[in-house]
Amino acid sequence: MKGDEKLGRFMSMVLRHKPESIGIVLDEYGYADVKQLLKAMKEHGKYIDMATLERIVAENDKKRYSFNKDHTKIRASQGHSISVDLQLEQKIPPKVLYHGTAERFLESIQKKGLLKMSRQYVHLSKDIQTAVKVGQRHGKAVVLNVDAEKMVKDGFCFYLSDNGVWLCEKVPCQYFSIEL
Ligand code: HQG
Repeated sequence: MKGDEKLGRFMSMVLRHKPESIGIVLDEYGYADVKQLLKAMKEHGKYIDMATLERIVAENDKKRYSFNKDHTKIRASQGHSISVDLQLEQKIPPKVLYHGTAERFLESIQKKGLLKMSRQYVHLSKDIQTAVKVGQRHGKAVVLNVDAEKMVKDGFCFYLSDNGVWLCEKVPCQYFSIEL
């Protein structure tokens, strides 16, 4: 794994799940103070300077992190398990969205619906390919087709993260079918 990728993964862990693991605190919107983050990462053996951080944010394959306007604060754009307010606006999604999962989760999903599990939201994508990749992280990939249009009609809310991931609270069983 390349250096930037390693640092990026570490940052995801800190900014989405465990800021306390390096002794930093996020504000209510999920932002860490950039100076504090750099210092704390260095103190925990992850050497990083501002230029490297700027490069990681700009070049990350999924645009996982975003700065505030003057680059004094940084946060993860989605994927949190800790409770933060991403100030996301409700948005109307495409008619169909996709969720990638693994075969081994299907039985439970078909019984209980798609749940957010340890994260703040259920994660959905507008294309099948992304869903396949997400599913493969957990095992043999299965892609679910989510009838987002029907969900909106029935009053469900959707949000779009800064990096293009569609988010919702849950997807009950009547709204999805197996795509592949
Ligand atoms: C499954 C990555 C049993 C769900 C990706 C998933 C994404 C259930 C797993 C982002 C269930 C949770 C999130 C139920 C859902 N019973 N299993 N009722 N309901 N599940 O990692 O969506 O690369 O928390 O299908 O690209 O896989 O890190 O969520 O398989 O955008 O930036 O429980 O993480 O982004 O797994 O991935 P996760 P996810 P990054």
